[in-house]
Amino acid sequence: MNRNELVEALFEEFDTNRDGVISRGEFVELVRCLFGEHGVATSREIFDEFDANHDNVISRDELVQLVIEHAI
Ligand SMILES: [Ca+2]
Ligand SMILES: [Ca+2]
Repeated sequence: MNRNELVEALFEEFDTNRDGVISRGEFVELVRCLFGEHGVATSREIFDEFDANHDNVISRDELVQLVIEHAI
């Protein structure tokens, strides 16, 4: 699975309202899956780090960066 396929799979799983972006609420579930309960405590910081354009949602491009930096 390449990165784009992985990001698509993550959106498929965690963009529960299908609006094409990951909200903070959806992001918590994504972090719980990727990093476990330990990650949930820092999910706000991770969100702020990767919400590059500060529009308060995580787009596909931003999620790609998270996948790259965390070598998922
Ligand atoms: Ca969404
Ligand atoms: Ca954003």
